[in-house]
Parts: sequence; C-alpha cells; structure tokens
Amino acid sequence: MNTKTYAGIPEQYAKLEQAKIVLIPVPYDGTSTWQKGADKGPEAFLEASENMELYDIETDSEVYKNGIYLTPPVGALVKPEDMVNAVHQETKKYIKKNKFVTLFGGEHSISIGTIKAFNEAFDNLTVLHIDAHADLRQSYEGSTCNHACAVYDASLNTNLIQVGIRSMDIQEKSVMDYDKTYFAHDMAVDDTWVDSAIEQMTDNVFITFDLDAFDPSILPSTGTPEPGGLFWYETLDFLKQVFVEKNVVGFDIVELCPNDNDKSSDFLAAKLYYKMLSYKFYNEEIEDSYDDTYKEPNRLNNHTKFNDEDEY
Ligand SMILES: [Mn+2]
Repeated sequence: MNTKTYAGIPEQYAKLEQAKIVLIPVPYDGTSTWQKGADKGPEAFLEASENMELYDIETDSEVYKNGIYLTPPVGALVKPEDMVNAVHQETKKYIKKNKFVTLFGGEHSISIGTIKAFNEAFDNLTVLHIDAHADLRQSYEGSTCNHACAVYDASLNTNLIQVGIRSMDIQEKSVMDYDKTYFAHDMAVDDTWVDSAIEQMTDNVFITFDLDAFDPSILPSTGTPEPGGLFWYETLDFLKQVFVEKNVVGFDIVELCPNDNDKSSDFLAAKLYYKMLSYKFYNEEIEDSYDDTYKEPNRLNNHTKFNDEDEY
C-alpha cells in the first residue's frame, strides 16, 4: 500500500501516541465464493479517502484532528484461521491502548476475529450486523472462518442484531433470532425498524458493516451484490441515531471489491467510514495544535475488561 497516512492527513495527526483512532486494513480474500477482489478493498478505500474533503458539513467538524493511526496491513496469510487469529490479536492490542479501533476489509470473515476481541473487552456487547446476508452458517466449505460464518459466533456469544438481510440459506433459520432480525423487504415499507432495532441494543455496540447491505445501484463494487438494499441517507440517519444513543466501541467495514472502471463505490466506502467517525467524535473537543507531550487518553468511554498487565 502506498498511502503513508490515512487520507494523506498531516503526520502530526497520524502518530499512534496521539491518535484516538486506529485503522487496521485487512486485505484478505481467502474464502470468497464468487467474485474475488476484496483483498484490493483497503487500497481502493485509502485512495478514495485521499481524494475526499476532510471537513464534514453535517457535524461541522474535522474528525481527523482527533488523530487517526493507520497500522500496517494484516493479510499476508493464506489460511482463514490464521488470518482470524491475527486480526483478533491486532484488534485486542489497540483496544488495550485505549484507542477507538476500526478495521477495513477484506472479506467478512475478518470480523470473526474482530468481534471476538471486542466481546472479550466489553461487557454486554451488542453486535450490530448490517448486511444483505445472514452469515449465520456454523461452517462453510470446510472452515468455520469462512465469510458465510461471519456472525455465527456472535449469534451465540453476543446480543446480535441483524439489519438489511435479504439472502440466506434455509438452514440458517434455526440459528436466526427473528425478533432481532430486520429484513430488507420489511424495512423498505416500514421505517419503525430504526427505533425497534435501537431499543434492542445494550449500551456497548460494535458495528460490523458489510457494504453489500447497500443497494447495488449505489454500491455495485462488492463480491455478492443483492438487489433491494439500503440507501445512503436512511443508512446515515440510522447510524447517527446509534452513535448518539449508544456507546459504539468500534466498527469494521468489509467486502469492498473495487472495479477499475467505477470508483463510486470506493468513494462511498470512504465517506461512510469518515461519517461514522464524525458521528462518534461529534461534540469532542479537538485540540487544534498538538504539543509533543503525550497526554493520557481519557476521552473514551471504553472501560475494557482487559487487564493492563497483559502483554501483547
Ligand atoms: Mn454480505
């Protein structure tokens, strides 16, 4: 990857010590079943981010001034189990440093590791899963770390809420909690799903966002596009409400499968990421000029269960 800092932000905002936000790129595409290319997702996302305005009109903020540290990519691993393990360790490492940890995939199997780390760190975790697909298979094509299994563990070990679902296997019915599932065909005709979904969340929320949740008319560049998806403003309105009402502890965005002839999906992904950060840090005081002395980060409401003495 050529990008030295996230979105080309000045070095002073990109150093780990000062950054409140950490971004872990995971260019992994080992288990995709149809169109390959999610491994190119982080690079396309970062390139689009560099060409994006860093002032957000809606929140009247420049969230990058909270500091965003871009980690080296995790992804030169072949076996999905090794990748999931590496993502789990990396995520945990930065949660322990009291950072707001975000990841960009890669295919959805990366979230198995991400969710495990967040679930170990935070009490009563809700996983908000925004996706066209249920991803509730216990194993697929011989692995429990396949993208089709992304939230199976979360369905057992967290308060899993699924939004935007419009494709699943009949066997997933036995795993799915229908009270906590919001199907796209219902959402299209009744907007009470927003309040209903938020009411079912605990305070600590981790968001795993599969970009194929969006309608393919606004996001075609994804491995398995499904008709009948979410649109831009309804998605932002929902996310904004989640960030305002809940303690979002981190998020990942997955399944960007870039297309050389159409950069609009890359750009949408870049804007989505930046919007989510802007909502998270809305009302935060931003220090316009950093001095070099490291201040203990205390803004995050992220009281983790991790023991400070644990070494990683
Ligand atoms: Mn999906």
